[in-house]
Amino acid sequence: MGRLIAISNRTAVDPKARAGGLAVAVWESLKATGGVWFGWSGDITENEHRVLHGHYDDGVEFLLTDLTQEEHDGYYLNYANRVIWPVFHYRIDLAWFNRDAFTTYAAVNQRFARQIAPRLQDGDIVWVHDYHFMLMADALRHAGWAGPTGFFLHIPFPAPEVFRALPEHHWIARALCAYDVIGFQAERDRYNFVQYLIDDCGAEDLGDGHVKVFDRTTTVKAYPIGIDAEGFHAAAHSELADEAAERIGRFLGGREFVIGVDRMDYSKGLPERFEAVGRLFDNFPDTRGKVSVTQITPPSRSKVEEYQELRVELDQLAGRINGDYGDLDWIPLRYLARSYQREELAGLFRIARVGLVTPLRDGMNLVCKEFVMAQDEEDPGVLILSEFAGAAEQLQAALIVNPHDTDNVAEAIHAALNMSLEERQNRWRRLEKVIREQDIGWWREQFLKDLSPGGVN
Ligand code: ADQ
Repeated sequence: MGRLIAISNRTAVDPKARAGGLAVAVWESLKATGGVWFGWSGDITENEHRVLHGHYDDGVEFLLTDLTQEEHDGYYLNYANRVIWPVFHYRIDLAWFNRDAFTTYAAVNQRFARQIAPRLQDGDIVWVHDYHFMLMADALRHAGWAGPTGFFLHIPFPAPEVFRALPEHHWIARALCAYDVIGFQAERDRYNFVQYLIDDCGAEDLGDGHVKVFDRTTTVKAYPIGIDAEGFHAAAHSELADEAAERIGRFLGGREFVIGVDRMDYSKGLPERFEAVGRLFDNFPDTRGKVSVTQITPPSRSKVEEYQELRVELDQLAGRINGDYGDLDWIPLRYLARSYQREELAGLFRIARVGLVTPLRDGMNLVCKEFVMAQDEEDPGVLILSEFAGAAEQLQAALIVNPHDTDNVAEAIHAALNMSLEERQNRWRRLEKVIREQDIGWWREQFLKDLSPGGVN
């Protein structure tokens, strides 16, 4: 059985970072195979040699490297976060196209590969995560590694027209095809990528997930990422969950509770969601004074200008809605710019009547799956889900909305608040079944089965 070698920008070297589903899934495979996790240490240094720092934990080796200021700015801040992230989320208008940033991005992929390749052994299986390392397989091949190498993209892959806006699209597509398995979150992402390969690179879709292109055959499939379904269900019944539910219960005073939980990011559709809440109170007077919406949104990448602007916009929108509708004893829209522990979120989800998950684009979106798993099966809340989240392909039993259509979202909230118990239970059972069956363990197994027919634990 081969060792699993994971490569990602950030690792779970900090035990606190191992609480999330993905980190747990990768961590468990690494432990089972005595594997290695390569990534950025999170530190910036000007040390020329940028050696790998090793840490051992429970049989897993972490090999971390610092970035120089120039690498950090070009590879991470500019190319990954200001070019790939916006373009892949269909926000070409927000992209800061910059040839130097791509040069640094490619150089960091190559530098990591040169440091990693000599440490790989025959029988190892390399699993690279996310958009920071799209060139890694190609770079590893140049550095002498010939073994199985797979890639999973956590964010959407855009339509060919949008992908072509990236000046380096051909280079990136060719480098991606050096992977043996390319995994996407959803069928629509797979379709976009394969269509681009057919149109621009003369690829042939051989069916069954195999694509012939650049003189080799690559596996290209959708592997929808799941959550630790049972673990999240248990978290919703923990002591911390009970405390959080009780605290918010005191504030609600018997009103219906609608919740949204997202990182602060323009892809999550937060201004549109706030507008929809305003439309709810505009269009449905019966909800005034009866419904409390809470949006929990920890700031992310707060140094990037677009994120600072988003923060200001959300503050203004929440202020306006509360100014228009709030009363002495009622705050219609509460907006908390901070993070909470997993158990606390699970407790809040458990008592919410409606979960609002309305990104404009999302690779998968795990919050909607967590919301479902936290529900009480006797009296479940209703999930409202954007058609543009990867999860919508699996979770058709949710109320599916177009997040741009704020009247439509307001109607869905109103329908959810008035839905019969029977319909709520019916929808919830269908959602829960998929989320339990296609959980994080299933996702890992599907991917590793294709990457390593011989098997990895
Ligand atoms: P993200 O864009 O970060 O992930 P998501 O899938 O929703 O989005 O996961 C966010 C995680 O952070 C969830 O587990 C959630 O509970 C947690 N979280 C959010 N707000 C929080 C808060 N205020 N306090 C504490 N925790 C909070 C990227 C892609 C997604 C893809 C995932 C996994 O953008 O599309 O689903 O990777 O592949």
